[in-house]
Amino acid sequence: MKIYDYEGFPNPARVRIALAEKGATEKVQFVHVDVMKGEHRLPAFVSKNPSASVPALELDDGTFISECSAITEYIDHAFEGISLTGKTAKERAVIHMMQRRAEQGVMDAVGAYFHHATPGLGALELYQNKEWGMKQHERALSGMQYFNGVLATQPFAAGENFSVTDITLFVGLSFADFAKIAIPADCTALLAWRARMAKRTSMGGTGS
Ligand SMILES: N[C@@H](CCC(=O)N[C@@H](CS)C(=O)NCC(=O)O)C(=O)O
Repeated sequence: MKIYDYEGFPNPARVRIALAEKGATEKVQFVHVDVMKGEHRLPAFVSKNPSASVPALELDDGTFISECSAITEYIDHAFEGISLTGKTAKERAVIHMMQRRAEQGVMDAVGAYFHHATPGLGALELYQNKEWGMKQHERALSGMQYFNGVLATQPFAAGENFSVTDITLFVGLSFADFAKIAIPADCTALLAWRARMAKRTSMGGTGS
């Protein structure tokens, strides 16, 4: 199977972390899509992924899957190891719900701020709406406050166990650093969780 991505970009990082958590990084082939040169907007790529974004997964039978959450769902079931999307009906539903909250409230909010209220990807930004971008900045901060409250009462973003929600939230905060949205200092539970997550080898830590 192939993963089309751009190493170092936030959404591709979500899939790379999921693969590392499953011990499956070496089992996929990475295909570099030169986003900065607009390769993801060429007909050859858009015909496979109409949202013209990375990452995307191509299975050996030619099936093309985009959206990090869908790709992670596939990875979670295709490989052995830690469960990222839950096992029981309740776990799966709660993780799905919290994953959407991390995506909408932090990851996508930071992304929209970056693309609309900062120079973003430069010449690749064809439409920008600064006012809307600033609103997303506000939304990202309230998403951080929400997860701070959650993490004050439980060890992981979706409950008692590590899950895809932790990946999305962790990358969302890294994206916030890049976009210069500071995590509020009073988000002590969120900051402590982040320091703990950063130790995971999948997230660049040493594992201890
Ligand atoms: N919701 C999508 C977001 C994908 C996305 O926005 N990827 C960015 C890279 S981090 C991209 O390809 N941007 C291209 C562009 O803005 O033209 C997902 O979960 O995969």
